[in-house]
Amino acid sequence: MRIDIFCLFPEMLVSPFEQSVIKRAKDKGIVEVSAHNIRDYTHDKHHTVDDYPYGGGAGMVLKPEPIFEAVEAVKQQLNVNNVPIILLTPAGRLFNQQIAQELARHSHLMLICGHYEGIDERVHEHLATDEISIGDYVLTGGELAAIVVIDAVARLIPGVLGSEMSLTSDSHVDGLLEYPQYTKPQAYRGWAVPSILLSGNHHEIACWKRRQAILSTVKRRRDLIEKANLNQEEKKWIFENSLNLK
Ligand code: 6GU
Repeated sequence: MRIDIFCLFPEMLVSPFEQSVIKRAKDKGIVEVSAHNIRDYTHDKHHTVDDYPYGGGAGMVLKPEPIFEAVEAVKQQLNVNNVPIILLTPAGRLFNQQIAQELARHSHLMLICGHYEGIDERVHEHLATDEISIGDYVLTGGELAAIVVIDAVARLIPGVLGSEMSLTSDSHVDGLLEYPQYTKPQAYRGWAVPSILLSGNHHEIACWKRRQAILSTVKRRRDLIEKANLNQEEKKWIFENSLNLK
């Protein structure tokens, strides 16, 4: 997958992709990340990227021309036409695991990061094909959001993680949180690992993990249960135990 990022502070995007899993994916040639400075696509002496809002109001607004020209230049250079162009904005659809999976299916993505108070509406209307927010809070700019989105998407691309198995048990994959995990020592400060995990009974262990994932979700994030992938038996189990699960 190739990812082009258009932003005002490309240096913010260097270090996160030079470590750990994403760095290895880049080294293997599975992921390619390229950051472009919107300011390089201005034509005036002062390299102006923003201006006062029409109609008045607080703060500055990013001008449309450098953003359109940056995206168009890179599209032309790469000779591509139908790349998703995602605007990172607190007004976008709320990012989640399902959206990450959807984005991971593409071979090329373009991300536009806003900054300051806002972006000229014509970028929303006539350039972006999608708008994503990473949560209901306001960041100073979209660069951090881009890092979050790229990290969540890249780890889903085949070959990026060592074992694809670990993806199937991730939190949020079937709408549930992950079950509790343990490693050595078997007893730590008197706290023992659940004995079922040492039993060697794979079927019983799988059932325990599933029940624990449901239990954890009911206790911590009841809001997720509605949309989770549960069978009738599991729904009945939650209903029957709902008083004990609080
Ligand atoms: Cl994508 N950008 C900004 N500036 N703030 C945000 C956001 C994005 N998502 C949540 N807050």
